[in-house]
Amino acid sequence: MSASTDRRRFLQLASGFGLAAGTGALAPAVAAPSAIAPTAHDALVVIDVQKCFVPGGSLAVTDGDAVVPVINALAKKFDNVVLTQDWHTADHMSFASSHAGRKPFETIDVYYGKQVLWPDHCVQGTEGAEFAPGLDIPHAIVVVRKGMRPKVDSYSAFYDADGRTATGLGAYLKARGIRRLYFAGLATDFCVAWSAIDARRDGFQAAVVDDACRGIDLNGSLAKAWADMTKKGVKKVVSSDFA
Ligand code: VGL
Ligand code: ZN
Repeated sequence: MSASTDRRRFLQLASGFGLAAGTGALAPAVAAPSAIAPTAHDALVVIDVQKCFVPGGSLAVTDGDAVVPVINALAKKFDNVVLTQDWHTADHMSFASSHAGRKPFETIDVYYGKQVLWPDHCVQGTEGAEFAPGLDIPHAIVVVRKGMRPKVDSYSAFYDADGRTATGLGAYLKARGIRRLYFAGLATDFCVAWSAIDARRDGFQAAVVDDACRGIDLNGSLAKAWADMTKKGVKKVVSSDFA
């Protein structure tokens, strides 16, 4: 690159970031330089925005319904939106009711590590497993259901909790040329975090849209989830970062 091309290029960049070339004065910036403008290579993955996880549901996340308008607005900025549904059998191993003498929010040891026992939630075909009221994303391209195998949980949209069985979402997104994923939904510290971390495992860029999520925060799980995500290269963004 010649010196003059170099200088032209610098001036183009400088003006793009609100610098008035030549004058030394600062021109008003039209858009924040960091604004994220989703392309065909990006997807929004909306995790488990279901009746059971919003107030009134059996595993209600505090303020969980507040994500609905934020996600609706965000989804309009994406051509590619994926929805997930937690979709358990009635006798699922992640339910405290499936273990004699156990109560919700206790933890047990299973073959793939620790498993939190939850109140019954998101049973296949029940009202609680439906999308939360007001979720309005008619252009969603795929709905991924997870947690159908009775003996293994699946917080992640990509792999069951034993890390072995893929849902097929990773292969689908790759086949569609999608490389960068933004995550929203419920709950930040369980299904959102596990999904974002598994997205990194599958080679995607991954970011969580923090104000489009709410957490359960069980014994410090929210801070731990963020530490784990950061370590794996998952970024934190907010909905106002989008163009
Ligand atoms: C979830 C607990 C149990 C979630 C699902 O969607 O975060 N949490 N099942
Ligand atoms: Zn579940």
